Amino acid sequence: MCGIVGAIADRDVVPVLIEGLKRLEYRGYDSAGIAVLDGEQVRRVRRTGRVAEMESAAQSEGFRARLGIGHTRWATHGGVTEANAHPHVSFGELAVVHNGIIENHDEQREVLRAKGYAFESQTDTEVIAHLIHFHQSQGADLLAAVQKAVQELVGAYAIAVVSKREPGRLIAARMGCPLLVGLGEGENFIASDVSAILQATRQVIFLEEGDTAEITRESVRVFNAAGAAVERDVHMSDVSLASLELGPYRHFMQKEIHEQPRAIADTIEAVMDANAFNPLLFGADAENVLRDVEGVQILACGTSYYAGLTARYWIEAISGLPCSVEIASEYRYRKAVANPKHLIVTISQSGETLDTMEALKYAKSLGHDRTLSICNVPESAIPRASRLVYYTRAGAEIGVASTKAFTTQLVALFTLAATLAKLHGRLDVEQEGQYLDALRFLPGSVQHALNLEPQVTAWAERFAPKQHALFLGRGVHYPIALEGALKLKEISYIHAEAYPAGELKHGPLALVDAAMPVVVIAPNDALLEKVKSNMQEVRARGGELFVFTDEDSQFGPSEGVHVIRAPRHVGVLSPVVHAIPVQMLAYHAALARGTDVDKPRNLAKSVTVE
Ligand code: HGA
Repeated sequence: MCGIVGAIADRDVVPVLIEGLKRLEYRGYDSAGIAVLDGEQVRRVRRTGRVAEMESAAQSEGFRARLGIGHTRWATHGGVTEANAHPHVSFGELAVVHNGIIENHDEQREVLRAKGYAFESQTDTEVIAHLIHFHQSQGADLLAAVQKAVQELVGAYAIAVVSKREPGRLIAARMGCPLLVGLGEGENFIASDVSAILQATRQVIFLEEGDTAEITRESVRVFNAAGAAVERDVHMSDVSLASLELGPYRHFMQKEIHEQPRAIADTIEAVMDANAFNPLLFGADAENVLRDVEGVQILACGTSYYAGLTARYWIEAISGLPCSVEIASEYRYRKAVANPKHLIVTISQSGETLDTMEALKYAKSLGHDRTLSICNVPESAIPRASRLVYYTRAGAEIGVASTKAFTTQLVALFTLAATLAKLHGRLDVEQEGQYLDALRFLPGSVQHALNLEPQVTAWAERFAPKQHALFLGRGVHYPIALEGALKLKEISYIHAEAYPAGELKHGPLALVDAAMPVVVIAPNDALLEKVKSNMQEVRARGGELFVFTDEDSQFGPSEGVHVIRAPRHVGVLSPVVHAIPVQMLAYHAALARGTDVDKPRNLAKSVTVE
């Protein structure tokens, strides 16, 4: 979603801001802008559409400066217009960029209007600019004005502010949205995501909730929510620049689909090294936290929720512990009954998904203190707020539609299921060895599934003209059907629904006719015969079947039944392998329809607003 970058240096920072905003493009946005201090003036340029359009405008207007802030906006308050794009200014004196939502913006706007402030945009952000200006006009310096203003805001924010009254400093503040300071040599930076400033520095300070920071060329001072100066640790980021490059691929999604064997191998490396399901994989304290848990509650959104649904089958079957899975935005607003002996597992690729973070906070407020985060971004907010963490090592995921984050989440969750089983005396040595072998062979099986791409591409051509599609699966493959339908709708905009195959006759069968392609995930597991009966129900209504199965199922094509077979059934980890063809189907259907695969309309990568 929205992205922030800022720089103060003894060189022109405009290229740094533009490069940073380009690195944030993957998060999804609808407009972009920068504001710089040029002599006595705050100058800004904003454009709807791509950063490149804003860059051309900045170049033709000769933007150069040693201090500036930039923003990619994903609109929450006010339409996608240039007037609503950030930075927002107050009396041309100061400029603000903001990620998040100010909930009391209406009431603040009325107060500020009464004080003579006029509003040019429909955004919640503009109130921040005027509020800071008001406190400056009352005699506060920029830092104090920001500190006073944020006290009056209700909601979530990461902000960066520059003012022509104080051209030597950049002020930042955060509450509920991530923001970090990058430390350079005689120059400093801020960013909402480290990828935005990697070209300039790897040394970063993560601001904490309620922090404000004053950044000059030579110094960084951080203050906590009470206004006291505090020391925050300096971290060395190990995010790789190569993972942010497209390389020989046409889209990041395609690159990320093909990276899955490596991403899975990296994610299970520690398990393989230990050659055991060792609680230490989840943190030093894990044995204490996990040994006597009585159940598991998984909280997540979108694709991560489907990873959680898959994990429920594994956790209950392998460890014998009850497991429930809930959409984070539902959990956080209902009166839930807490059992502190249950383990709360949050799943978020970015580690900053707002609904998941808030669900975690809510769970803690109910007395849950056993918390585990499955996350792909080290040091991000959700793992930092959790007692235990398992980092998936998928590498930066740029495509908005998640692929390698999903399959690496699955292997992390499988590892959790096996570890819980071991701690609860439900995993003997022989079974542990079999599960370890299953994981060891998984990257190879995923590679075999990737080799099916030409066949899947041929199917995708047939999907491209369709308006609707139905996905079916049973048991542990039902969540893969859900994920397949989500992928297809996200990037090809074909309306797709997924059902447990046994539910077909309870409603969705009414939709089936010759125009409805029905994708079935049907590996050779204990439910195959049941799934075959469900397929008969579709054929009997003239529906066209597209079946993903494996060699062992002996299932062949017939009239109206197309079949793609993965090499062999991989047993308990079969859902990971079957995630691959549904990702490729969505990718190639989207290509055939000519959509913007990496940046599907209306969607953003890190969902940092409600
Ligand atoms: N509320 C602000 C910023 C939105 C945002 O952070 N999106 O991710 C606006 O609508 O401009």
